[in-house]
Amino acid sequence: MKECFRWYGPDDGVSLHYIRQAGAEEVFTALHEIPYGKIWPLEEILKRKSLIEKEGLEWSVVESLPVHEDIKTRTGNFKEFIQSYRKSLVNLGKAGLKTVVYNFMPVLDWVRTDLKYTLEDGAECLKFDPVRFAMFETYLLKRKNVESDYTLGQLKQAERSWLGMSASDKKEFERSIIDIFPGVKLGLDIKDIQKMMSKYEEICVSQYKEHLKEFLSEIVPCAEDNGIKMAIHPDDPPISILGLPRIVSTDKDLEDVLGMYESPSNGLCFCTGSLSPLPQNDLIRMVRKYGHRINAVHLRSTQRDKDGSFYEAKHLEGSVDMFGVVLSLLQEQLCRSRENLQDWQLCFRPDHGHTIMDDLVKPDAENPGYSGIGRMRGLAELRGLQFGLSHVLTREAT
Ligand code: DNO
Repeated sequence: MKECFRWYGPDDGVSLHYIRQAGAEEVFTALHEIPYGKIWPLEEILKRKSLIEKEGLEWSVVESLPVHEDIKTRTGNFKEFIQSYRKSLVNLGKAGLKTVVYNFMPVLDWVRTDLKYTLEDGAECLKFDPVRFAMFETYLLKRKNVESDYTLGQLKQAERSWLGMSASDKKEFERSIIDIFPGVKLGLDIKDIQKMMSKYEEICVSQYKEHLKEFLSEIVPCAEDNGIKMAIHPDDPPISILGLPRIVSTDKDLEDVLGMYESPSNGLCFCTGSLSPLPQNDLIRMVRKYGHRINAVHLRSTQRDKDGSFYEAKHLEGSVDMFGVVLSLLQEQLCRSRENLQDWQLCFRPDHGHTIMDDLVKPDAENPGYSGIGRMRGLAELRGLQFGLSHVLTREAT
């Protein structure tokens, strides 16, 4: 698999130069500065591409081409936004880009309740704790019917934690949940989130799946015509949050999504970290079942706890059987190369990393989870795993 690294663009503190030193060959990136819904001009795409190539790297995967909320809810200007999405795909195709990641999570992108959870060794990582999320929903968002999604014990604990927090902690907590859209500060406040949520009032899970199906029928033919493979990112975490439908969380969801439009251009971004908090998500089985539709890979592990919380573990530890996952992905590649498929090689990036060493004393990262050293460690470990496994596989095959 090609070793890649996420890069958030020219303002990213982890520069292309550093990424090259970390040993990555390619990057996953996006034109983060372009507002959601607007067309990505060909000229801008080409400029970004040449910037990356000047550093001796390649732009392998677009992550992400965001889907505007109007498209997800099929309200407002959604028709116009779909046209723009298609035009962006045409421009990306013209620039030679072949893989585009996106997600269909309602309102928020990925969510954590602690951006600086300290581990035994002093490293910091991201954590999701349902009690803290209950606290957010109850006291900040003031969501209706929130009680039905939590146990009495969880709600009591949430109340205790809330009462023990200072006003500034509360403000910081709020920002850490609602303003961590990848590569951009949208500056949303609680009222904006409530307004965005209200558009989902009539949308249940099956209706939301219909919306995704319609979106796919509108964009996949365009992706096909332009030599692009779409890769949907799973819900992170893979559970319903904010009382809203989440439809890319389980094995059945993946099957449904892929069945909505049968085409290699309708594929998955296989993110082990997003899928792993649900114990019933058998990642190896998923790779075996959907391998031919995996268009991009994120490798990361989580450590689940009995109370439903999880934190991001080291890449080779935690609840993910990374050995088994990487082995299955390499086997998938082998099948592709035997079938003489042109794009047999998968692109993976170490997803997130712990904040360690010098990064701990740097000013707070703009992009939580994306410090340089921790991801470099993740990449190095995954490189070693892949190196060993592919040597054994090649030896077995000859
Ligand atoms: C989190 C990322 C996600 C991902 C988007 C894809 O770190 O994996 O934000 O980029 O959801 O659309």
